Amino acid sequence: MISRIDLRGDALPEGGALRDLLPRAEFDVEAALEKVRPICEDVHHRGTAALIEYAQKFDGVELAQVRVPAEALTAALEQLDPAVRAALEESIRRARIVHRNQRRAEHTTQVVPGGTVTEKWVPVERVGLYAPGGRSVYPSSVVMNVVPAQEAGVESIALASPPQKEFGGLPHPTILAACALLGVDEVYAAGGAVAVAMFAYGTEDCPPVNMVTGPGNIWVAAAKRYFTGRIGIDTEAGPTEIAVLADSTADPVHVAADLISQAEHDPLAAAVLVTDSAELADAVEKELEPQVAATKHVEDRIKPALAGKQSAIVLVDDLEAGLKVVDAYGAEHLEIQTADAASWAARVRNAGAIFVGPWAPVSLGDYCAGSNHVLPTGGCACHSSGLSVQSFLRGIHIVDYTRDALAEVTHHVVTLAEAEDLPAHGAALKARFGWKVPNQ
Ligand code: HSO
Ligand code: ZN
Repeated sequence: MISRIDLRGDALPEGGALRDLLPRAEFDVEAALEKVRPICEDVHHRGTAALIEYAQKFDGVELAQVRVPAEALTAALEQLDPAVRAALEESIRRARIVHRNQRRAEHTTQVVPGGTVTEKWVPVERVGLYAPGGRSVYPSSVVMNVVPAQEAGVESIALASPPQKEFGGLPHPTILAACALLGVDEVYAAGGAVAVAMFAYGTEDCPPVNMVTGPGNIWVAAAKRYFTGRIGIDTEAGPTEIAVLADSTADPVHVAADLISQAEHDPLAAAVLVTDSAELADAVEKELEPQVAATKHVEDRIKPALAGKQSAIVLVDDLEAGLKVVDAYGAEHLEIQTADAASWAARVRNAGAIFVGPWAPVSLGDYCAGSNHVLPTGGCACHSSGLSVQSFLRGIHIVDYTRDALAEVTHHVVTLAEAEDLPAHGAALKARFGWKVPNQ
């Protein structure tokens, strides 16, 4: 059901070469971009009329309006299963505790007497959050997007999710209920690239946003790439990934369950076990069979995900080599199921989030750890972080110098400006001192 990559014996290659040996899903955003471009431009030119037409074409829904009425949000919350409501409330409560702690204080540095640089943190004014529909209706992702934006102080938050035929063209009721719980009242029934274009360009109903975040399929990723530069985005979300670094102390039942848990998302989801124990590898492989047989979504997602070229059991000589492998891979989620797990976790450099020891499965982080589950995929963990308060803040430097402090450094500025053949830069300072370099 899952292939093996044996990296034992020979010395491991470094960095990029090692990364090339590791499995990864093919996710061709560039190809999708070609299809997405005309849709985005159509939304640009025709606004709401285009949104209504695409809802009919892609979602099979006749939309009377794209904006979800307030009563629909209230009704969804009223009809929400009380147990789901309680669980979402706990998820929100824990996420708030963690994200509130990420807020940044304004900070002033005195560079020289009379010369200061203050860094102030300003929230993005207006953001558009995307919550997928179809196969992935995740109210938990609404929580993971909205909470950091709110804790960052974003004043205007809009959310879009695809219209659903079975709910009369509204987004899924649990998505609406999650919005109502979080106090988000600007919600649109729009899906995929169409929703991202609505946010980026704005329409008659929806003012344009400064930033779009949230998970989505390849069309959402392609639309985010299309608008990069015009608006801010979080990372382009690809199929979900779990890597587990485990030794012989790991429980194969837990490891198999955790690999399956993320394989459940998507036939392109990746499940990678990295271990120095051939016994554990065998035991996990054996354990996958009954656990897969006992669950849901087997044929359409879990089996193709585990059997796909993006998933594997990777055998290494020891945990030092295992650490190199997981660092080269840069998983969205990394579990450490080894003796002394916390010390190994402390040494990991590349992962979207790290789950330490036997009692911190990825599913906990998906819902109720307090951590964020919108995380970099496809190796982007090597350069990017998951969604956080920081994602919605801009650090602005405020430069404040007195006359004396400027005078003291003018000769250096003039010298550097001349070295770069930009004499007008230097002149801007000299103009303040009778066209001379002071103190010379
Ligand atoms: N594991 C997914 C998030 C999710 N899981 C939502 C359940 N619902 C990507 O991090
Ligand atoms: Zn998940």
